[in-house]
Amino acid sequence: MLSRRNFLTAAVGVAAAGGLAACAKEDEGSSGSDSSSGGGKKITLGFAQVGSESGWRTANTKSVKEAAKEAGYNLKFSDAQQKQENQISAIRSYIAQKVNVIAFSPVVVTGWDAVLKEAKTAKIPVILTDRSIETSDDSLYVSFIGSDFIDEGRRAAKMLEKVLEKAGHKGAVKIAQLEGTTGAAPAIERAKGFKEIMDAEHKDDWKVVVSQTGDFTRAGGKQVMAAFLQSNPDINVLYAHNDDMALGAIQSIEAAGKKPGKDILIVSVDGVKDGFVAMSEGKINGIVECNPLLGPQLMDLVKKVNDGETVERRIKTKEGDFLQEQAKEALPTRKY
Ligand code: GYE
Repeated sequence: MLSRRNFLTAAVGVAAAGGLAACAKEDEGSSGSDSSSGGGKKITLGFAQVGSESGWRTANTKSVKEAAKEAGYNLKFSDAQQKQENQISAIRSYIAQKVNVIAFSPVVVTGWDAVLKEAKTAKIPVILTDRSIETSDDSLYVSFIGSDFIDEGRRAAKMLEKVLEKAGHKGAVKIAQLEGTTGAAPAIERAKGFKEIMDAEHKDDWKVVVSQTGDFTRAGGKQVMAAFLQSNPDINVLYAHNDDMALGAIQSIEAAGKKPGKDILIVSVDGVKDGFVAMSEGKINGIVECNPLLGPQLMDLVKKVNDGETVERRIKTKEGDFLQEQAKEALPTRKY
């Protein structure tokens, strides 16, 4: 704890000071090359994005870019195409470029200590956005802003209870689970939260009969669901860790001559527009919202960190749950 505090204070102080020099060198766009003139220097933020795997991610990227522009920061942005090694190189290059603050959405939970130690040595504070990491060294990042994925998993199970009831479902509940990217926080935790409720309250009637990753993509969801339907034609529920995989799966369900939302009840997570469209058409039964519009909150946090203020260690985003009857109503105002 103590050491984290010390690092925080030291890191943001030095980063702010170092940033003045760094900006003059890095920021081709800003006028005046004198690093000594002081005041009004742009904050340079290095953001290492996961990829562009889903509608959620597209909305998240847009939100980050727009908010950085709005805040007047110099944003260095990279897309890792869902590969950890690409994200690590992006972070290394931000360290080399002496950015003021690094933010990133870690593709998987483990394997970050080495590169984050390099950032710490360079006294560049790191903010995690959207996804968390596993580390024994708390001093490696200053704050984590994003959703509570375990809670999303629990909410998905609670939502399935309502969906089954509404459908008048009787008998065994045979669940297919489309998992997110293997090793990613939202995949691990959405499965965990769901299982927690299932084991506690539905041990006798619910069973996850197949579970595999669809890598958070539509293509992945489509392909894996087609295989599920072959191996387990009696599946009657799909729990997808995101809307895109559910949307891909819907194509395979229809191709197999079944009705999504009726023969196979579907609950997913995210709440992107296409998910809402499918829900308004009766093809998805319920969606647990996960808010991707983190940009404005992130930029506030970046400013505070850069100014040396103490920030909250964990910032959770607010979200809701939606069933079919709310889909049509909510659709026109969906922002992503
Ligand atoms: O649910 C999924 C995306 O990390 C919360 O990543 C994010 C997840 C989101 O690919 O669609």
